Amino acid sequence: MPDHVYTVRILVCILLSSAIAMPAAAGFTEQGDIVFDDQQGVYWQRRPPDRNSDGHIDRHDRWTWQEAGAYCQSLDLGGHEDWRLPSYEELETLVDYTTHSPAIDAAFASNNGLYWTLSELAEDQDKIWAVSFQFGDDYVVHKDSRNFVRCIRP
Ligand SMILES: [Ca+2]
Repeated sequence: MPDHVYTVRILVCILLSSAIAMPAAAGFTEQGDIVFDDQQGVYWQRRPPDRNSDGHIDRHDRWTWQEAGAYCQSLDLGGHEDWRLPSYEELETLVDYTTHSPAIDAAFASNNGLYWTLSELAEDQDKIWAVSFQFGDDYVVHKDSRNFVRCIRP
């Protein structure tokens, strides 16, 4: 076999195997009130809860950290009851820096607010990491401040 044919065959093999090994693009699938992240294998609440049931999501629908954690624990959504607050690392996976206001995939219904995580600041356990979905910035906020929540499972 001529050398150049052999080289082309090897190149084709490399291209094919790299195509197979490439990770799938981030995929969020909307399933009613839930969004499935097929890369992380987790489910998210699609929209922040309308706490006062007035049909609008605004500052009246924010929670303290304790309240937000209790809300997720008691949430019964999509036939599942194992909802919880996300860790900082988990919530960060939702940030889409290619867009803003909100900086999140269009599968979600979101505002620009600050969202709670489970993650306490190592030096001060009254402070919690939160993520703003306006531009995807991180903030450290007091547990007693009021912010939005989006629960995750499992
Ligand atoms: Ca409301």
